[in-house]
Amino acid sequence: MKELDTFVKIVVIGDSNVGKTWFLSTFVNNHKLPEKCEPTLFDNLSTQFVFHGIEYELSLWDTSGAPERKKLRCLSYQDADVFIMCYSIDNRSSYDNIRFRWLKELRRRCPGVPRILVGLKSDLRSKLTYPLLPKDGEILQFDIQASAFFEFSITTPKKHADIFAEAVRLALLKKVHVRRQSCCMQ
Ligand SMILES: Nc1nc2c(ncn2[C@@H]2O[C@H](COP(=O)(O)OP(=O)(O)OP(=O)(O)O)[C@@H](O)[C@H]2O)c(=O)[nH]1
Ligand SMILES: [Mg+2]
Repeated sequence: MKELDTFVKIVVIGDSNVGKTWFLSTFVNNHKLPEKCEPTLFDNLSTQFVFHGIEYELSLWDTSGAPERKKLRCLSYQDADVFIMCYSIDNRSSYDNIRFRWLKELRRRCPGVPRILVGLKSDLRSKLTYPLLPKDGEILQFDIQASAFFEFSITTPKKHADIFAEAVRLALLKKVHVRRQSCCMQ
């Protein structure tokens, strides 16, 4: 395999405060919680990840959910292999915005790039009267044609592995597809 094939760019998007930064930073820092808790402007992390015995370099782009940061956020979409679209299970508007805000943005700017849907803060479910349920996530996954749906909480960090394995799998499929298309055009 060429070196390019072991580099995967993953961009994480979703409303402010849904837990995107904690999701990424606990993955990169071996489950350690962030020391500071500030809204993100823009951040770029990287880590190695082994999938089917091959080590991949993951370039992880953390974005701001704030509407006024759209310009900056969209700059990070360039050459994305996979998007992880996040809502929080305790925040219905963050769930609705996946459909009405984030999907619209991706369809316009990055059509054809695979998407994974993740419901964050799943540990809060037991404390809520009307939390979003896994079946709500599955419905949304179907509606937005995301390739997979997961729930995640910083209290169950082992799930990172499932989510990023799926992201790498989708990125590889996309790279093969792009390569086939460019071969056909030559
Ligand atoms: N209960 C619970 N709280 C969480 C979890 N992940 C994050 N949080 C809380 O949610 C807050 C916001 O998390 P961030 O990761 O900063 O949110 P964000 O989506 O990056 O927000 P922006 O950078 O403003 O777009 C944090 O201060 C944590 O207290 C989780 O899995 N469970
Ligand atoms: Mg953040």
